[in-house]
Amino acid sequence: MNSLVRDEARAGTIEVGELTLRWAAVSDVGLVRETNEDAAFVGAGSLLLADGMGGHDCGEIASAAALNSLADVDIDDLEKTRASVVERLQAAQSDIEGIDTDSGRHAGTTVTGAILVIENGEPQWLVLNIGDSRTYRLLGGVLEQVTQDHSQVQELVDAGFITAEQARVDPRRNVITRALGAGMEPDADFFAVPVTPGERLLICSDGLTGEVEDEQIGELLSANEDPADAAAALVAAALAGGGRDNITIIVADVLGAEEETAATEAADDDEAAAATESAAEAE
Ligand SMILES: [Mn+2]
Repeated sequence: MNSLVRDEARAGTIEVGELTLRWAAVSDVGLVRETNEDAAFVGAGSLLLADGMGGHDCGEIASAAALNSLADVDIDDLEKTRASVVERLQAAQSDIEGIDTDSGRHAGTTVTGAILVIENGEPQWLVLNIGDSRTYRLLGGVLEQVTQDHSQVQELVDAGFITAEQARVDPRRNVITRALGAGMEPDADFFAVPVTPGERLLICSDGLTGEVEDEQIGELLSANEDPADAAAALVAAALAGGGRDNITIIVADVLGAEEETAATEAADDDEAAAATESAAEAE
């Protein structure tokens, strides 16, 4: 389970303490790019995504280095987990700066996602972000962007020069102002968000948000109850929009008490399926 999701779709359930998370992750190369520099990682309570850059295979290596480093975060309360994330980002930074790019460009990557921690006995999401991938939360039919993009167009939006909708199609939209690697110091934003049964998290790369408006993203998330269906519908919408970039999506539901029995049964099915799969691989 502790490998990266790239050019594939996966789904499963995770039990963290008394909570059940039902998740799906998809990473698709899109219709224009030759390689997929995005990747996703789902671990015990960690839902993380990275969008690498640097040309040739450097972006792929950079996003993998970031996620493999963050896979080793020590999960504790908010403050200790954040300290561990900062330490793992510094370690990834060294790996990424060591990537040999023959283009002369620095390799780098965005990172965003959520880690489920326990703070004073209560579950909390520690959300992190560097760059222009995004973490959203859908609760009661309302889609809220938790992270803020570190991008030139976001600065123009904040200053009132362009609207968020203009930013989505602005030619400067790919210029990011913070990254892990890319010749910058890793400077992550952190957000603490209470974990609420019935909520859905969406973590995505700009290959989704560059092609699909937030309103449609919210509609597709609300219309598809199964996280795997929701993730597939979002990828399909991004491809229909042009698929100009790699598209990576994690959808994760925090199940309420009444949904847990069904999810546990589904998890048993998944385990049986996984056992069959590894048997097939062994042949
Ligand atoms: Mn991208």
